[in-house]
Amino acid sequence: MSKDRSRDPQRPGGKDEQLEAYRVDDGGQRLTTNQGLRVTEDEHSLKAGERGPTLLEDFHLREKITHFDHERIPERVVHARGFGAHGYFQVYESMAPYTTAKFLQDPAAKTPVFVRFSTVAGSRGSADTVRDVRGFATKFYTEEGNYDLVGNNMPVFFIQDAIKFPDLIHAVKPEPNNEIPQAATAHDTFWDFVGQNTESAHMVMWAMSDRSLPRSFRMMEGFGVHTFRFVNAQGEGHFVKFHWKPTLGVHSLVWDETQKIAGKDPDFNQRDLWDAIESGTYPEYEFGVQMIPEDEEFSLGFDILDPTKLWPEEQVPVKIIGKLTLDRNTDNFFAETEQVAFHPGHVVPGIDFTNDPLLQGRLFSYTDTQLTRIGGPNFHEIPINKSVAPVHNNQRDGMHRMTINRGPVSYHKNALAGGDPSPAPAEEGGYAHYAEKVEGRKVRQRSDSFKDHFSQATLFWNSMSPPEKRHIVSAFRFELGKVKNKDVRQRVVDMLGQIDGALASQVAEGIGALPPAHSGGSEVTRPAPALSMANTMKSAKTRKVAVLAADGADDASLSAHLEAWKAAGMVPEIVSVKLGYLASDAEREIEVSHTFLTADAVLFDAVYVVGGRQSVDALLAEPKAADFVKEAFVHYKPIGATGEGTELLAACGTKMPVEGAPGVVVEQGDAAGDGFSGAFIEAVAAHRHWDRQV
Ligand code: HDD
Repeated sequence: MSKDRSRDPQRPGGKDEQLEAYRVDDGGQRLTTNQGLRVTEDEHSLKAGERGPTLLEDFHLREKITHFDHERIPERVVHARGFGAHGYFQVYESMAPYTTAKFLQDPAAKTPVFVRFSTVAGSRGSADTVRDVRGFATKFYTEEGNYDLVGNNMPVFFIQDAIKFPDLIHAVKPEPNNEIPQAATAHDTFWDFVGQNTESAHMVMWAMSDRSLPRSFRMMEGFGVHTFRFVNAQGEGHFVKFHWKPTLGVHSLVWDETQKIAGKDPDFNQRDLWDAIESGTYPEYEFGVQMIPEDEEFSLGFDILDPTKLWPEEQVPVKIIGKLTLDRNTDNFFAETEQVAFHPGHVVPGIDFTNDPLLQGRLFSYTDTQLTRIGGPNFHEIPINKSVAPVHNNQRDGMHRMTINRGPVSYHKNALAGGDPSPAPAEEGGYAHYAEKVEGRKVRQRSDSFKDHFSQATLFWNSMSPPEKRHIVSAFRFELGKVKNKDVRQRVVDMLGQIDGALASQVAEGIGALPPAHSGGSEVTRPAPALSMANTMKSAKTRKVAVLAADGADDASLSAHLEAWKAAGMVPEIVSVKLGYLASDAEREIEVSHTFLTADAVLFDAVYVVGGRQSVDALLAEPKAADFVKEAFVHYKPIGATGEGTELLAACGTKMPVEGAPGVVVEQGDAAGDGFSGAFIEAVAAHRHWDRQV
């Protein structure tokens, strides 16, 4: 179903108007072949007699099946599973002192964008909630051409040089002899790679942290990872790191929960983004930059060209310069999300590269991969990829060429076409490469300044809160526990020893390995608080609350609390014993959204059990109701109960002392009072209650 969301006058013009020319609605139309011929019949092939053979002459059958046979294109070799949305970007203040990029100059201008979020390792049909890095790729359709910021939700990467990317990906993907395991790093080849390539140490700390289990694409950060360059009108450069900071804060799921969601709703993150946009609660991310003047390249004490290093925010503050808002879902997944082609080399004047050897190799890979994936060199003409800036050059022909270039001249320089199209000087927006002085011998070597593989891994570990540390240890125990080769396990433990001795010993203990031979690290690095999710923004907005209720539910509580929670931006939904409507104790009909069969605690952020004798009796008679509460409890989620609803908490059993635990808000008496509503909102905003004993 395609709603007409395109003509909102507030939306930035160019890209939407351009896409409009390609949108097709079939309402009220006749069925045709691809040649426009109207078809009288679409259910029976043309046969010689009703029971006779099908005729080759049946052009409609042939065309329909041939098209179907070719409906799929190769999935992306990495980031195959993704989900996209449209939106716009606005800068808060002119960045003219640092960059000439036009879309970063005028706070009144809205630049259209398309964003694709993705998992990295799994195939297109894998589950959303696997432990993995998430891609965060943004295409800005600027007046000066497309600018692509192709980042991840982690600020560093596994390797320092692009030549190792095929090896990394071969190690992480399912093993080639049996294509197992899907969408998981928990296997021998990945950890063998890590043990042999200790430059991965910092990134695997991020990958084993809760960052790789995002609660929502709306609640994760994005990073450009590499050091890029801003260049201003005077030709002065600043090294720059790019950040996306979600206005809802950074929040994650619990490992056990992610595995269950993978079965209950494999599209969990995609559905979440789609629903948020459809309901008008548009995801927002602030755009931040860390900048270092060109002449301070060596001021941080590590090499800023090394993509396994981040710039601690405490050392180089993030300057927030704008905001991205995602406000429109796609009309067609294939045409938009599948065919979108990103490339870190798609830049605009004022943004340039550095000599980060990982970035340099990426600059080759992305166009190259589209040639196979999209099937030719004209993918830039596909609507979702098409620039809003006019395209004029002498490139011609190739598979699926759309443009009808006129005239005999397709070369430069020419006199026959008056020299057109002619290169633009920098004053007219021509891209001028930053005139960096480069000198050196041709060598296959890495600078000694890239050899420190551990200090920032230690920094990350030291910056984690106690629950985050516990989760990291469990993640390593899980992953290495799945590794069959004992030498590989031991090698990783020894590597962890170089990050932190206590970390390595705890991991070793859980997997039957020896404590590390040497340990290093921990005392030398002070924590960097910005790395811990414990210090993120807390908000109850958009959190889903399962309201457990049945016929006879306490109307006063439902009315008071649900309204208050909606006003706080939360999303309460009724879960009951059957679908349809329930009648409250005031005989009000209330629509039920889910049953205990169609819903599960893992799909909600919080649970509330409303009072009402008859309602609570029905819940007590349904074993899945107490299970629902228990599951929420062990995943540290906020739980609320009023009146008789508290009896369901007691029914969770003495082994599960729900009542009185942190994040459990109950009210026995005047259930409709404000106090309960507010306390529950606070508990929901805290997201998870890690100090709970489960
Ligand atoms: Fe990559 C896709 C992010 C290193 C080669 N990459 C891809 C996507 C993201 C990233 C978000 C999905 C884009 C989309 O949604 O279509 N990649 C990164 C980051 C990296 C990185 C943040 C390190 C900082 N990538 C990297 C290297 C190479 C590649 C070093 C190769 C030398 N990446 C690719 C690719 C993909 C890709 C094979 C697969 C599909 C595509 O490009 O369009 O070319």
